[in-house]
Amino acid sequence: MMNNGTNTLWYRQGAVSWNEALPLGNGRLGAMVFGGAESEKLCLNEDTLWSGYPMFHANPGAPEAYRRARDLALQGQYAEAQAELEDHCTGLWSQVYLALGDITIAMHHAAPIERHRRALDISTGVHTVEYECDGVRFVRETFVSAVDQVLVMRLTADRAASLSFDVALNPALDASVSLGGDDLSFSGNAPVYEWHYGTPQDPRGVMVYGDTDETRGMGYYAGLLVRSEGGQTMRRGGAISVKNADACTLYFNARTSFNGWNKHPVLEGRAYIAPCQRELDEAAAKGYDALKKAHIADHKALYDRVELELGGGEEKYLPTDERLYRHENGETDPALYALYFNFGRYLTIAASREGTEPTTLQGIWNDSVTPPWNCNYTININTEMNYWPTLMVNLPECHEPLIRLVRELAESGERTAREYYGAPGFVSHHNTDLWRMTTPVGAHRRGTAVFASWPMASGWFVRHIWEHYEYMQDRAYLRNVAYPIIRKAAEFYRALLVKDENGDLIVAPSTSPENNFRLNGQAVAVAKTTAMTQAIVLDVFDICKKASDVLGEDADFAAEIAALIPQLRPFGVGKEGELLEWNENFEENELHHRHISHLYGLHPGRSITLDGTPALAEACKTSLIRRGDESTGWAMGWRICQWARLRDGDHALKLLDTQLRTVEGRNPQRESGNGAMNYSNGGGTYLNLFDAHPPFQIDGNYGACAGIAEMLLQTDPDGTLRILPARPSSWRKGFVRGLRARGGQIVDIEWNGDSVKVTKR
Ligand code: FUC
Repeated sequence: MMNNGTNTLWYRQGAVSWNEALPLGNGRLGAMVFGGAESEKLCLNEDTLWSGYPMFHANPGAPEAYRRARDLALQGQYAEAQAELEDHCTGLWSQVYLALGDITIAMHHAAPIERHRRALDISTGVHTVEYECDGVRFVRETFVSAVDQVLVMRLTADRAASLSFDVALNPALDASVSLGGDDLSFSGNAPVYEWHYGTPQDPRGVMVYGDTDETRGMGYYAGLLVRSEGGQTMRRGGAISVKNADACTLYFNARTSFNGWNKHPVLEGRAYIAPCQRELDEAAAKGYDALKKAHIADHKALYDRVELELGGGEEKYLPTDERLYRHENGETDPALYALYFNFGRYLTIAASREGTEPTTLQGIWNDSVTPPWNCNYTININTEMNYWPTLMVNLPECHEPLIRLVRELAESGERTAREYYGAPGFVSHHNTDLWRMTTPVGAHRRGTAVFASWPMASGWFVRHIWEHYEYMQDRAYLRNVAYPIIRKAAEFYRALLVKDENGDLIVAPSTSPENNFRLNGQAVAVAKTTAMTQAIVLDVFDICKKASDVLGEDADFAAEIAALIPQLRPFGVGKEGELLEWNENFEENELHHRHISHLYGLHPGRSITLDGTPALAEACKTSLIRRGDESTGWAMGWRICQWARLRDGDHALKLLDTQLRTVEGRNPQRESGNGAMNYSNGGGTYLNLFDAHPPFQIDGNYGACAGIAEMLLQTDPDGTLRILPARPSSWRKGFVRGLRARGGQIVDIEWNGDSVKVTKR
């Protein structure tokens, strides 16, 4: 495909680090391609390669401790309530999403390299490396096929017998490696990460390789076939050496024994070695051209649904790193926004396909066995953000992994509701993993309540489950999948409600992820209630009523739930006109905290709107201004969506510009770029367009992609379409095609100054 400035990431040099490599994936298999000329490296992942096995972190006595904490919070003894929760109602940490290994290729080139270029065409999902050496033009194409479930790389040269290289396949974990004449493989069992209560707060734990079937982790197998045309192929050390070939195709695949969130991966694991080999053999028999054709057709069927045109000139054909540097130096490149938006859609297609696991903090790409935050599902914002654009950019198939996650949490979270709260329904806290952990983390450590003591993820997920219906209008889904989950979440929160001093219903105790307030010179997390808790409970109850109305079923229960809504404690406004974050006007421990949890009602919730509740919308605006624009990657993504809901396109764009700053400080025109980034602010973008928290966290990519969609199209709670609600003043002319609105319509919008043309399909 031709580079049109919005569909290609390209560079004149290979990646020098993982954050410059380019991502490929089919939802299950992931690869980061470095694209060097003399050497190639592909970091590999399989989305079910996690540590551990099903486990439950019990805390006997937790329901009683929770009630003690509730009573303390109701009496205003917040620090004491927090200690009670941390001591008795926190469990161990999640398991870890693991690196699989890598493929390395050393080319045998004697002469200098010329005209080197590497590119990822996101409209086809094909990565290409091209260069010349000694008058020969070399091309290396790579893609990961969802149709055939393999990664394929083809190396060619335009002079016969010119291809000579060594290729190796290296595991990231302890594995046994095997080398044939023209194939390489490794296999092993994943470790388990172990923690103990009361040990220093190290969420990475200790990596333990079990020595019995009971204690061993996930079985995995990875295989690489080397099929060269012409020349010779032989073993050399741990590698396969190809000499004087005309062309060569590599086929890679990996499979694990994963057999479901509640099945032991060894004792109850599924066959993986033979199926993996079979897929490899079938792919090799099908051959490169047929695989590529099927892959591109499959990719385009999803990718081509949406198109965004914002104009731009010749600058859009520059290499992506140069475009990023020019942009942060203040030069215009509107097509860069379209590229970044399209990249968010690409990352959805590459990382979340029907039947695969939902996207982790890093999507499916992780080269570490001790990754940041265990590369898990952090569900107090991050996983949700990953799925904000999915329906808006009309990729409902890619939403399926999230729906399945929530279905499974609704099963596993029953036990946590019962054993931690003595409550019916289900609950999940701020982390989960492949094994659908729903217990809070924290391991009895002080200070962990600010993230751990938060039984609200199940409620937040209700919004996603419901939005799938809103966008798709599929009543069978609403009846069979969504409603039972919504009802169970509502049952849980109903059981937790208590009356505050005014007789209003609240969920006490509550936290506002992940900010503390100042109390007697200390940072405290636990309050009576918080704006976010109240907004989520309101959302769940409101959705429960709406869903029951649509179905015409379960009316008695829904009426009971609806009757609670007017009794819920309303949002408050603080001294400076901000939306009150906690039940009292506490001083924030960190005024510029990255989380804006209290603004949930404005976005992603729908209870605060400019037209419906203008005073509260104004309070949200004040809160946003007080919190500030500078933040981590995902936090800027969230702010873009918030400003779009406030219909301030210029402010949304300002945040997008901030998010597009590079973070590794190599902009030749700036002294240090953003230099060494600090944890709580100063996020941005790596040269491969990955979002930088920092470190890399994919949520910011998705958050900004959703933000751009929100700038162009929103649906009011009454169903009215709002066209270009937050169009920045500099986006004077353009079009967007194929966005999906709540209600299910597909909308095309074309604009030129004040003239706007809308087509609904
Ligand atoms: C939450 C956030 C952090 C980070 C982590 C994975 O704890 O507060 O910023 O995104 O999740």
